[in-house]
Amino acid sequence: MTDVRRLVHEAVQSVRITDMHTHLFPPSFSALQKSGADNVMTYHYLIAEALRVGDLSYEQFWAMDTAAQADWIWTQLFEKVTPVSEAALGVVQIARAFDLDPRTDKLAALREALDAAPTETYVNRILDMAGVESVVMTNDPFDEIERRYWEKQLPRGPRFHAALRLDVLLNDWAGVVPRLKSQGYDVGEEMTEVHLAEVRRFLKDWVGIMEPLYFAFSAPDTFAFPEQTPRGKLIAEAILPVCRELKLPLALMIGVRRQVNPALQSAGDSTGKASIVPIENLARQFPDNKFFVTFLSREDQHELAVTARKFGNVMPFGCWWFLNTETLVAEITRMRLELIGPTFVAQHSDARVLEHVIYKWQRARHVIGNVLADKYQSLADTGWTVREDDIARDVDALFNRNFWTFVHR
Ligand code: FIX
Ligand code: ZN
Repeated sequence: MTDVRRLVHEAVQSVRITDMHTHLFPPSFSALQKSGADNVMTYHYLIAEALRVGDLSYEQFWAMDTAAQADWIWTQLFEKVTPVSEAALGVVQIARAFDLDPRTDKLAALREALDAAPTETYVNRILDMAGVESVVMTNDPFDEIERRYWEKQLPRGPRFHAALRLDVLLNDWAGVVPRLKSQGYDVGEEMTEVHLAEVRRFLKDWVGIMEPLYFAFSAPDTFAFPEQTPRGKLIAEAILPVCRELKLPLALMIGVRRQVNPALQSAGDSTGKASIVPIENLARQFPDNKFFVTFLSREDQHELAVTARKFGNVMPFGCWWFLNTETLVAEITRMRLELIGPTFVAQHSDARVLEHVIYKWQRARHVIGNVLADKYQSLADTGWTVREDDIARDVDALFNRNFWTFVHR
C-alpha cells in the first residue's frame, strides 16, 4: 500500500462520526429504544430476505413472537444460505466485533453478548466501538408514546440529538386537524392564514421541546413542489418560514413507495424514481432555506449531485436504505466526489437497533475509504503533494463537519 492510501485509511478508520439520520433512542426512552440480538435479527431488512429463503407464509411469520422470529431468521439466513447480503453480513460483523464466531457460537452467544435493556454505559460502549460521537434520532411529535417521553423532559445525554419528523403532518392533514385541535391549536381543513399560523406555533412549540437540529420528511417518488395541496401549502407557508426564522435545515428523503407489499408490514416499503425538479424549485424559490437532500433510487443520484453544484443551499447526504450496499455506496460516493468534491455528508447509518451502528459504519468506512484512497492516489500521481492534514480535514468534513457547518450556517 502506498503512503497516501495508508494515510487515507488511517484517517477514515479514526474519524469520529456524526450519524445524521438514525431511528435510535437513548435508554431513557425505554419503550422505543431497541438493542440486543433479537432486535438485530428481526431488522426489517433481514425479514424480507429470510422470507425469500424460508417456507413460511407472511401470516405464520408475523404470528410468532420476536424471539421465535429471530430464531427462524437465523436458520434461513445463516444455516440454509451463506450470509453474503449486506444486512446478513452486518450480523456477522456485529458478532465479530464482540469476538464471537457466529458459525459455531450461533444466536445464543449473540443473545448473551448483546444487551436488550441497555444502560448508558452499554450505549456509550457501542457508540465508541463504532467510532460514532453522536447520533441524530427521528422524532415524531404525533407518536403518542414518544410524546409522553418528551413531556417528561427526560435526559437524553449529549450523544442523542433530535430531528423533528414531519411525515404525519405532511401526509395526512385531514387526520392531523382533529389531533391538533384537541391540543389547543386553532386549525381547520380550509388552511386559512390563521390555521397556518397555528401550525407554525405548533412547530415552534415542538422545537422548544425537542431542540431538533433539523426538520425531516420522507417523501414519495411522486413528490412535487410547488403544488396546490395541503402538503405544498404546509411546506411553503408553515414549515419553510419556521425553518428560516430558526435557521433549521429541512431534510428531504425522497423516493419511498410505502407498503408496496402490505403483507410484509415493516419490510413492505420499496423505492421509485423521483424528480429533481421540486428540489430545484425549492432551492431557487427559497434561497434563505437550507435543504439536506437524499434520494432512494440509484437513478436520481446524478441529478442530485448536479443540483448541488447549482445551489449552495442543497446538501446531499447519505446513501439511503437500498442504496447502502458496497456497490452503490462506492459508485455514489465516487460520483459525488467527482462532481462536488468533499462537500456532502458521506453517509448516515439509518440504524434502527443500537448495535447496527457497528456494522453500518465499519462497512461505510471500508467502502468510502477505498474510494477516497483512489482519489487521493490519483491526485498524488499528478504530482500534487497530498498532506496528512489535508486528508484528515476532508475525511472529518465528509463524516462529521459538513453536517454541523450546514446546520449552523
Ligand atoms: O423513512 C425513513 O427514515 C426510512 O429510513 C425508514 O422508514 C426505513 O424503514 C428504514 O429503516 C431504512 O433504512
Ligand atoms: Zn430512516
